[in-house]
Amino acid sequence: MKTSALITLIVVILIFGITLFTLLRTETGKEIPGTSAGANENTPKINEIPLPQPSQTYNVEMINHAYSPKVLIIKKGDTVIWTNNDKTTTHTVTSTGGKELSSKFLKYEENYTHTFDKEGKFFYYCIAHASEHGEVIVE
Ligand SMILES: [Cu+2]
Repeated sequence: MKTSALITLIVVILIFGITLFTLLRTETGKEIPGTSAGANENTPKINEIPLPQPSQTYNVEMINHAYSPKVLIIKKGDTVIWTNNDKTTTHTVTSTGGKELSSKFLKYEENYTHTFDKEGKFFYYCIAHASEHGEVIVE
């Protein structure tokens, strides 16, 4: 009588323990160290899923008849503001072989803003100055 009660108790504890073990593994989605069966290794863990990055704004200066920085690397969705800091001349931001960028002639301290919604390399120049070139690389 005592032995069968003890065996029943052990079986109940084992079933309870296995159930708890299984539930904990399912809820956390984590592999318990030392066990090989379980979650697919290709399943991303919660802390490995990349969060969307907030959009950034970058400034390009037009100074001494040149864009600075001349080459800018940004992410899709980022915005660029070009500002003419040359007191004595106007500048433009005009796409080379495309329509992405098309500013008016910008006077001193005027600016042109553009948000890039697609990836690619965007070359541009200044209509007023043939040697003035720049590039935005959108990744
Ligand atoms: Cu210019």
